[in-house]
Amino acid sequence: MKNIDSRTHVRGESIYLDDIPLVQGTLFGAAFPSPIAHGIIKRLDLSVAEAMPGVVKILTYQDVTGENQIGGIVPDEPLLAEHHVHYVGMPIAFVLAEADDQARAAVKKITVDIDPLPVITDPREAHAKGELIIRPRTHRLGDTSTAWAQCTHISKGRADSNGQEHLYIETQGAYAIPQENNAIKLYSSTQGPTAVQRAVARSSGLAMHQIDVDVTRLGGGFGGKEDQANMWAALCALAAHILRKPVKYSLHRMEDMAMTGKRHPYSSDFKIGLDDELRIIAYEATFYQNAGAAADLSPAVLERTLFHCTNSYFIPNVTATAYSCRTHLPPNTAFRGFGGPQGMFVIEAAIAKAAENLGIDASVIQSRNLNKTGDEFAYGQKAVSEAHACWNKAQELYELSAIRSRIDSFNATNVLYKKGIALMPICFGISFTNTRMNQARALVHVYTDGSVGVSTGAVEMGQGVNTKMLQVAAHEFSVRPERIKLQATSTYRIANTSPSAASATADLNGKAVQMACTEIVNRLKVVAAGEFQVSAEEIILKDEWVYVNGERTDWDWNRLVMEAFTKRVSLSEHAHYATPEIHYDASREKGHPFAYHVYGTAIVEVTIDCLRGTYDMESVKVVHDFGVSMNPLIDRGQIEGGIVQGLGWMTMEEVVYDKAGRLRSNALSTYKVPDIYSVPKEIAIEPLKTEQDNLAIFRSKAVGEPPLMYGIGAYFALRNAIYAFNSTAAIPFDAPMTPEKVLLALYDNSAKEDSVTNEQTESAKHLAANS
Ligand code: LUZ
Ligand code: MOS
Repeated sequence: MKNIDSRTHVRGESIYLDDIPLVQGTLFGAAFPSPIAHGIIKRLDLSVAEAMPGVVKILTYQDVTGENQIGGIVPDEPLLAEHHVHYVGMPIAFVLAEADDQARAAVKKITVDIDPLPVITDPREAHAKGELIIRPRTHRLGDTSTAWAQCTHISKGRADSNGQEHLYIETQGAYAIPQENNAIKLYSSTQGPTAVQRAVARSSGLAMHQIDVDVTRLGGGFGGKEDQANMWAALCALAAHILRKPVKYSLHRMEDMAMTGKRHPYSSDFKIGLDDELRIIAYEATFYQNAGAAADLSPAVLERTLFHCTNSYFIPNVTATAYSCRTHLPPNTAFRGFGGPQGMFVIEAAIAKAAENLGIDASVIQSRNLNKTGDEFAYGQKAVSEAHACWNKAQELYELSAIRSRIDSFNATNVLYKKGIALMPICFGISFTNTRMNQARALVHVYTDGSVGVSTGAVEMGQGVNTKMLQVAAHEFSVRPERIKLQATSTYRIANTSPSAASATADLNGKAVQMACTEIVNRLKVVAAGEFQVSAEEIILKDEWVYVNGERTDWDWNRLVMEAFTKRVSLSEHAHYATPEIHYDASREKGHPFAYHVYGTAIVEVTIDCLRGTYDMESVKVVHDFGVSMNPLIDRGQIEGGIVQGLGWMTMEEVVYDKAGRLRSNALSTYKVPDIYSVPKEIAIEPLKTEQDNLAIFRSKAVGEPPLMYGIGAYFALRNAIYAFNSTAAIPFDAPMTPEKVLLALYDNSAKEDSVTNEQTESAKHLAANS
């Protein structure tokens, strides 16, 4: 089935925030951001700005009618700065004017005197100074302290990964319209309508039942609007509440880039120990997460880094500690993968380091250590593994040994171009790590003309979730898709929703839709059974007809619905789904947090230009664990997008803050994202056929985040290509691998650190040859 939004998308008719017709009298907001990363406000002068044309009001923290606080997990984030400022871009005042350009012109006329304080941008420095957002977390399995004695090869190192700008095509924004009795209708470009509703209630002082957050769709989210849509919605709602006027704020791209948080940069240390058979016996990692100036979702992101710190591998002895470090940058936030990719980058770096020390290919260590069903993760859950199945199928299907010999002969005969290859297995846990968030509701109405309206808490952001919800309802009712409409997501229709996040939206909301539809179908069957004098079990609904014991009757869907209505049987249902089986005890760091895991393996091939340091992504070839895809076209789109976004993070997107905490990569001229010329020339996606049951909707496994991590393979493929040119290059594990870094490494001639004896290398080669 095609994405139900295709038609309006290509015709430019799909409604985003900026397509909502404006109500007469609408005012436009613009935030005045702190120009300084850390300091104390001495004086704020609004007088010139207030006298500017069209300016109606300028709000500061003193105007906040509720609590001046929007921190979700930790209350450490004021809506508007009071005395301290903690990052460049932190909103200090909110200007309201009759026109958009008037509001922005007035922002430029606000002046502020700030006594500067020392600025920290580096997470290790923050950690050294005790600047932690929450207590450190440690995951443990076995005992690494004694396990090192069993290891014959031990490697240590450091790995750094940088942030990533979400770059949703639609920037952040909100539009608040006052209603009678202080209620507010709020359009928000948010993944979390309830999160917005809560933040607005808290900061305005209104009750949640007075706030209707209405979301038709977003032009992308990628995690950037899981929590950080709250700020703009709360500012608009506050202004609308105070002024009793509609208020809209839709951020310019550069405002959005400067004021919002990004993927968390991490700096990490690792130590990995292998035995003679190249089994990973022990792994230690310390993660320093650059959280930015406030907690935002950082504690949850930190947790997922630990959950995924051993990726797809079984390691019997693990000690992994993570610190969430407070720096003076915009609060970093959710981003597709949610800390998982950062953890997985470090174990892949550790394996690469071990392989380099041993003089073997990393894939030998990778394949030797893939987990199996029954293996325990450090957090206590037992794997139901597809790791070997994906890896082996990729190796055979894509003829890995033929690829390798083609690359070897290319590299042997070319001087100025070199190819590199790397394999990237993935393993990603599906469920919110915070167990209580794994619940969802759906409201289904069958109307008397036989049409169906479906409301859920799911937010459509281009991922196709509405199409999937429609498929669920069409399947359960056995009616044509055209009969069904997905309603905009509204906190008046569906309450207390989790954000559309964690790859879990289709599962959670889809199961709720399925339950609601099943309930209505059961009632309809009772009505039909009464008419045909049989039991309800003898009735089936198929292709819009009622069947009795396999025989088609003269009742079609419309007749059935109308008869039920006439008999005063409810044609509506509100269903609640909560993921079974999951639990987690954070005090012990043990439990069963995930409904299931998604696996896969990618083979990534690159070619570098050894004069320029530039490179081409030749191919990404994947075997992916879909379970049984309910919509292969949409799922393929998610995988292609995830791969390219992952490649961008690992190879070219470089977030740069200066020492004063100012974003230098603050526009698309200085922040390079993958374009049509830099995406892989070939992306091959092969589903793994699996028979195992799982908790996914229709057994169609979650597909949002896992494929992003295939992109990590590109980083290691580039390293391998560099080694083909300069076998003694010292290449720090410091992503992204930009062309500048490739060029430096190509011509690096400092000898490799951590060199190993030839004897060790020879024995390892021998082992590898026997594998
Ligand atoms: N958001 C969240 C997420 O609140 N909890 C999670 O576990 C999560 N995982 C992935 C992406 N977003
Ligand atoms: Mo997300 S990182 O699933 O909002």
